Amino acid sequence: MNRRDMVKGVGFGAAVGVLGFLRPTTDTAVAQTYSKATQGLPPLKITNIKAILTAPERIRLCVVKVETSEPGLYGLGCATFNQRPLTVVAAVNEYLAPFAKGRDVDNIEDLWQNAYTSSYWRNGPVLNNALSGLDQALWDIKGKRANMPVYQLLGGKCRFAVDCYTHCGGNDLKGIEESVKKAMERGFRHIRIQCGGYGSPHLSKKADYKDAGFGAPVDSPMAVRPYIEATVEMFEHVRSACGKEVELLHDIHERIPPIEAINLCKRLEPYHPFFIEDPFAPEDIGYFKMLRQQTSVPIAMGELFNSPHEWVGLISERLIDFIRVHISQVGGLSVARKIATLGEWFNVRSAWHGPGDVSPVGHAANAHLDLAIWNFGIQESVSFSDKTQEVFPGCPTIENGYMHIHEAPGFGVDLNEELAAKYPLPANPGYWDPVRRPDGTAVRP
Ligand code: GCO
Ligand code: MG
Repeated sequence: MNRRDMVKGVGFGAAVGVLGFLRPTTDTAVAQTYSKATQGLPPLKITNIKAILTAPERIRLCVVKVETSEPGLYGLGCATFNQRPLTVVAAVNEYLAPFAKGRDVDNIEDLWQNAYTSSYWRNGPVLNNALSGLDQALWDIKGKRANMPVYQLLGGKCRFAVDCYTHCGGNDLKGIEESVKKAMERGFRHIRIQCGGYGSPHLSKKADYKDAGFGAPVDSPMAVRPYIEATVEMFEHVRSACGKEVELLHDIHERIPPIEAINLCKRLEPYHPFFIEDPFAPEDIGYFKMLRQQTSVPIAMGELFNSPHEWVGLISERLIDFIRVHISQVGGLSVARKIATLGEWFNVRSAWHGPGDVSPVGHAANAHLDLAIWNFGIQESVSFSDKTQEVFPGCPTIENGYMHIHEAPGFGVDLNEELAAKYPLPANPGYWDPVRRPDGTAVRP
């Protein structure tokens, strides 16, 4: 009989007592009950950590598996960095694994803090993703040990399910209108609208740099004005064609000069966007004060953040309304829940990054946190293909615009390693191809 069976045996009431939610008795008595229940069993140790890559949708997903000294007890955590997956694998297998092996599974925060500084230099995308894989896996294990979904360890539910937004778009107004109406029929109340790709490159006719033989053929052109005008037109059209109720979101994806982003936000005010995302690149967060002075359009920011220096000021000065970090890019669930707590005091709501380059484990971690925090705003969502659901049994599901987690101990998502191996990473390593202004100037992606 292993620890989890004991916990199940002690029964839910006692388990809750053991974990100190309901304190029918004094701490020592609780500790005694717990130690009597697990008498003679060695403390639970990390025995192995490995990074697993898979790409059922040709997106480079990375999941970390943490194995323990209790047979069959393991945890999964998302470490997906689609543009640099192999570097994360090296950070996990070559550095975090030898560092964490033999350490106590229970002490998530202590292990996080020490792993975080074990590289001396920190707060970067590669090491944060590796850290996130370990961190989330430890939360998954703690949920399995407590025989509870992770949201219960985070304080239980603040809502019955996770309200989501979906992506809609098209290269022309008719196409965009149709895709929005389809999403509304599927029950979505929040819909992100984009005219073509980020920055509407399909509207950029002139690529003078190409004629001048500058750059490489793969580099794609993007002009500022056609994008801005198309975006204003799109909001006007969708608002009149789809009504006042539907919540409309848009991602500027930091593709235009900051002052133009400020002007665009002001021109979109009449269409009451739910939020406008990434008006500026992280390098330009100094512009937020000016933006706030000129418009009250709700602003979302953060998917590119890796460091507290990027989010603490924006949240504590109420310069944004939604914090959109990519949970694995900030170092995991332990960090994201602290960001959520900081946000609560300044009424900045969550809108965690949740596109295709987050694994189903990462989506589940997003959703468990979304369920448990008061200042939940909205969750970006994707639907998982049959292939992805086979590789990741227990994927969250979407119904009527709500994400539902698989109610099971831990995150409720598993990984079939054999099937995962059937989907190796695509040959292209994953970097973003350059985007250029007509004169060839590089555009932040
Ligand atoms: C979003 C994002 C993504 C990113 C992608 C980068 O809001 O969902 O902007 O589309 O561009 O995750 O790899
Ligand atoms: Mg975005």
